[in-house]
Amino acid sequence: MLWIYVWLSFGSVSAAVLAQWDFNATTDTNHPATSSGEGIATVLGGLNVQFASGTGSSDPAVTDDFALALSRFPAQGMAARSAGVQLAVSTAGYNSIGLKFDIRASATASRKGVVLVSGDGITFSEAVSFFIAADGSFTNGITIPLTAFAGASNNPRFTLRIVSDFSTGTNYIAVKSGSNYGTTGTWRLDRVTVTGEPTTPAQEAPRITHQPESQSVAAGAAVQFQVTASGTEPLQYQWLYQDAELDGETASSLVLPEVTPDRAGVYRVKISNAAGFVVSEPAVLAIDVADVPIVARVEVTSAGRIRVHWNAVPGVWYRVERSSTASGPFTEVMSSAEIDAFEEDFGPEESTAFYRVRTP
Ligand SMILES: [Ca+2]
Repeated sequence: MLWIYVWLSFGSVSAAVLAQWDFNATTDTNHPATSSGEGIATVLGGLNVQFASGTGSSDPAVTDDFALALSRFPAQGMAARSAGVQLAVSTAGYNSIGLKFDIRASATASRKGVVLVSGDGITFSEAVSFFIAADGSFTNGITIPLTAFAGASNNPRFTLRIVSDFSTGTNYIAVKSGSNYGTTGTWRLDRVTVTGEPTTPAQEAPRITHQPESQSVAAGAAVQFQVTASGTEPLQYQWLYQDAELDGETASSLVLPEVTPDRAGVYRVKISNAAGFVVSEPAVLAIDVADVPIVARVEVTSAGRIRVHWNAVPGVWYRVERSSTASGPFTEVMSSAEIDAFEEDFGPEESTAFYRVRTP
């Protein structure tokens, strides 16, 4: 039987084993090796170390189940909190650190122990005391949460000690009532485990730090919209045109080479991550067709027809007008979109003709 001053429930399905010692396959009496995870165990206080039977502990091993048996504790009245085992376990990336162990004591061993914790491996403070109330059998799964100790979490130098302590004044008291404390008393430890829960980084939803800007360009120009955002990576971008997603436009910039008038309108970008999403302010693209000078030429085709052609911008409506004099009046002879040429017969009665090409 064993009980401790502070008994808090500790148990989380997400707790991970950071380091565990089952003492079954290690023969190192100074620094028993871990059976899983990473950690350095050090026997303190010049104790005698043996690997004795772990039968009765929570270790599931059915053969070769050993436990760390410690004896030659300090003499009565000497060196409290100096003898036991020290465990240095990096808790980097973990919080909600906990300690769990099985213990068995002989009749003349100290009934009181204490768990000391340190954030630097040098200065230790008491986390919890425990009392072993009966001798000769294991008490399993002693669970001690260390969440109250700030230095336990996310600390590569976290260190703890399980050591014997005076029960009253400067006296050790034996486990078994009526027995005298003696240095031949033993503590046996098994399945000593340090656990933790992975630290979950705070998730920050996307936030736009620079909005895409409205632009007015001439038809045929290249346009680039750019957005800058912060938030937990990875950030996903999706550009929208008139609130419809643009296929494949998933970068932080949107490039439109040689814009045509039909690309004018409202552009936005939606930015998403695991924590949420944000949609940008609208960026309006205005395309000024008048900014594209019309360069028209007139020629006579091999068939004797008049051909007028020009540098048409796709999507723009053009009108072709004709007059017999340079000053007009002009008559419309063609009005059409997406055409860059006009052709007609040149009648013999017309000795001169003037053509002009215009946008509406
Ligand atoms: Ca064992």
